[in-house]
This record gives sequence, structure tokens and C-alpha cells, in this order.
Amino acid sequence: MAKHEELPIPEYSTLEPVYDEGSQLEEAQLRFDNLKSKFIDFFGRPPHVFARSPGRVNLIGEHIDYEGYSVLPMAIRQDTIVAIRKRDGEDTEKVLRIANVNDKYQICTYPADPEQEIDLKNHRWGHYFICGYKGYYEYAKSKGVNVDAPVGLDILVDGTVPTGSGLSSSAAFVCSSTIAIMAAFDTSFPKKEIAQLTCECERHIGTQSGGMDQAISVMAKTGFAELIDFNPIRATDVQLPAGASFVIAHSLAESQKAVTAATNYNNRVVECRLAAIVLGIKLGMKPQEAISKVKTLSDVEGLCVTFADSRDSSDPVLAVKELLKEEPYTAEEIETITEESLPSVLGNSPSSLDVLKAAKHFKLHQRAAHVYSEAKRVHAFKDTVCSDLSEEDMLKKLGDLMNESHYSCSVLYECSCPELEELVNICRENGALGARLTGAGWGGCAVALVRESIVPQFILNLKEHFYQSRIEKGIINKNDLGLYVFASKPSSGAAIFKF
Ligand code: NG1
Ligand code: MG
Repeated sequence: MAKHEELPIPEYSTLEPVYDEGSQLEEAQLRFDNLKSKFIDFFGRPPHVFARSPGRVNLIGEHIDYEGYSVLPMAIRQDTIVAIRKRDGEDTEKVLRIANVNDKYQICTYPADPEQEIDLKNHRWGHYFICGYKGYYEYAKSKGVNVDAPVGLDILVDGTVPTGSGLSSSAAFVCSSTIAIMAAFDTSFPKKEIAQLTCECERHIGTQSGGMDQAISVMAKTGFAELIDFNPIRATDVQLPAGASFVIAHSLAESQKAVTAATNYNNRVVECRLAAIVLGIKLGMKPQEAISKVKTLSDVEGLCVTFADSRDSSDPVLAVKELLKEEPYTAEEIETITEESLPSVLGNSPSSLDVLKAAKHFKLHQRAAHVYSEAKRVHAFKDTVCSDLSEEDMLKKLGDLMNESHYSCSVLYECSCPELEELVNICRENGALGARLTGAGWGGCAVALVRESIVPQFILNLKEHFYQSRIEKGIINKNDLGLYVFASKPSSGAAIFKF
């Protein structure tokens, strides 16, 4: 039998295979009915097909996917559904009209030309659909698939993943868009390929993303978290311990990754790249060779381990400690080592140039130490889940790993924020075995490992100690609390619906 990542996105004619029975199913039915009738209101005709793709919570392995290391996320119930209709025949105007059920998002129109550039200086929500659109054409072309000439498309979007929350609303949107486009054009690829292509799609928005979010959104399986490996992308089912529950809680600080990329996300990608090149050179590579061959910290891990071996250790962090100074590097200091200007070291890519313009200095030691240690924690987490430890000991060990991950994100990677720090502490004070920021950070959600038996009380305590004061200040509405704090079970991945 083909492995599930090699199968195409499943296509269903009912909602049951994806949405759980009971209230969840009823809710989903209402959403789809509403989408269909709004689609007719907007565009005068019903959609041809729907695609859904979920958000995710990353349990452990933060900011290491783009360095080539495995991560361990699970899909959540919240998702994005894209309804789509090809406008050939009826009305030949070659534009893409993208509407949203939430009237906070104004209808966006774009030309149907897949070669169009995305205007990154003027961020619009519809850009994420265009990421999928461009990516689909690029991929189909590269595979030699016969693609029809572009036609007009009508699109209606309904997303329930909170934006800027670290739960990957962006990947849910990009993946559902790409899959809807493929379904509208009657093409399909294996999930594995879609995971890879949607990762590349999202880079059109200007972030130098790793592939975690798209991979889990596309390849998730109900009931399992997944260990995601890269190059090539692969997903291994991970059964979480029965007595454990993962509670997701929003810090209420919104992180707008597409807007802050130069100082936050892309900055860290660049720092890791520079750290890897400098390590390569210090470990014996010629500057030119390191610049052309070394892209990520995983590329020089072997050299770091050999170095550690010579000191009776196997830990690549030892090389970081001895070879990269703790004080931040200036651009000039790095250029002395690389014997080449930083813009040229980074291939003059526009997003890297934005980073260089905004950066005062580069914390190579701290970023590399985070990446190598976090990569190890992911495997320790997976090994613990698969071990024969008693449930008690297992949960304790998993919680410790999550706490260590948070510390590393906060202190070495500096991607936390005051609201997340407060929230993570409150989680721990109220019985969480471990708690950490999840996703890119700089705002968004924390995830806490909690014994299943105390979940209701735990959530009540968070309400009292974290959210109550924010309700009183009018930051959130009391009735919306369920959107900001909830327990999550591993949900299923992308699907196509044809009714
Ligand atoms: P979010 O939380 O969606 O901003 C981002 C990246 C991931 C990964 C995490 C950090 C995208 C689409 N996602 O997630 O690839 O690097 O940060 O672990 O850029
Ligand atoms: Mg995102």
C-alpha cells in the first residue's frame, strides 16, 4: 500500500470523514451552507468545489525547520475553507475575485496572469491566495503538466484559525488556496509534493519560511501528531500519550510576520545562515566554498560533531561555544571572516537585503546554540513518547523538554514577548507540566501540556489570571474567550469536498 504522504489529497462528498460527529459536524455543516449561499450572493452562481486545510500547533521544534531539522507539530480543528469556481464559458473576464465571509476583509481582485508580481510593499490579505496561484503554475510547469490558459476565478474564503497567533493561519490559507486551484483545474499531486510546493508558494509573501506549517496542514492524520523531516519532506505518525492534553492559549499580542519579517523572522533566518557559514570557515572550509555550499546549520553539523568528538563530546553546541563569540558580531567582523560583502554572501536576495538594512548586529552564537539544542529536543520528545516510561514520568519528561524549548526560544532566539512570558508562567503556576510559545513567536499563542483530568480547571484558572483583566480593559470580549483558549486534539489534514 502507498504511504499516506504519497497519496493524493482525499476527496469527499460528505463532511463526516473530516469533521467529528456531534456539535463539530453541525457547526461545519452550517459553515459550508453559509459559504455556499454567500458565494451565490457574491458571484451569482454556486462554487464548483471546496478545499479545506487546517492550522497547526507546533509541540516542539521551533525555528529549526528552515535549518533543515525535524519538527513535531499537530493539526488543529481550526481551518481555512476556500470555495472556488472557474469562470470560463460564462464570463470571460480574466480576473481573480477573492472574497471573504468575514466582512473585515474587503474583496480583492487580481489579474489572472500567474506571472504577476506580488506587491509586497502593500500587504493585502488576498496576497496569500496569489501565493498559491503562482506556486501552482510554477510547479505544474516544472512537472511538464499541461496547464490551461489562465481563466477568471471566483473565490470565497472562510478561515477560523486566528490570524497572527502562531497557529499558521497563513499556511492554512495558502494550502487550501493551492488545493482549491488544483481541484478547479482537475489536477492532483501526491500530498508530499503539495507540501513541498505550498512551502515554496508561501515564500512569495516575502518570508523565508521552512516547510513545517504546510507539511502538517497537508499531511496530518486524525489522532496523531507528526514528526516532519525535510529534504525530502516526510511525515511519521506520533501517538501522543493518552493522559495528556495540549491547551492552546493566545497571548493576545498579534504577530504580523509578513510585515515584521526584516527584523524578526527573516532576520533569524539570515543570522542562522551567517552562523553556519562562519562555523564552516572556522572548521576548515575555504570562505568561497562555505559561501557557496553552506545554506543551513544542518549543513555544518557534521563538522561541528567532529570538532566535539575531539573533545570527547558529541554535542555540536560545543563547537558553537568554542568557535562563535557570545558578543554580537558586526557586519564588518563577519565580512572579515567571509572575505566577501554580506549582500553578496546572501546572494543579494531582496528579503535578505531588507534584513541587512535593518540589522545592527548579528547574534550568531545564540542563534546556532538554540538551533542545535532544539533539534535534539525534538528527537528526545519523540523518543520519550515512544518509550516505556510510566505515564507519570513520560508526561514530566515531555513537560521539561517543552520548558527547555521555551527558555531557548526566549533567551537564545529572542522570539518571545512580555505577554507570552506572562502567559507561560501562569500556565506553569496552574499545573501545566510544561509550557512554551508556539510558532514563530513575537506574540501569538503558547501551548501547555496539561493532564487531561485537570483541563477544565486549568482553563478556568487561565481565564481568571490572564484573561480577566484583559476583558475588563475591553481588549477581548468575554463571549469570545473560547476562541483564545482551548484544548486541542490532533485533527486531520487537507481535504477536497465536492457536493
Ligand atoms: P508561523 O507561526 O506560522 O509564523 C513560522 C514558519 C514555520 C516555522 C515557525 C517557527 C511560515 C509559514 N511558518 O510559523 O515554518 O519556521 O515559524 O518554528 O513562515
Ligand atoms: Mg504563518
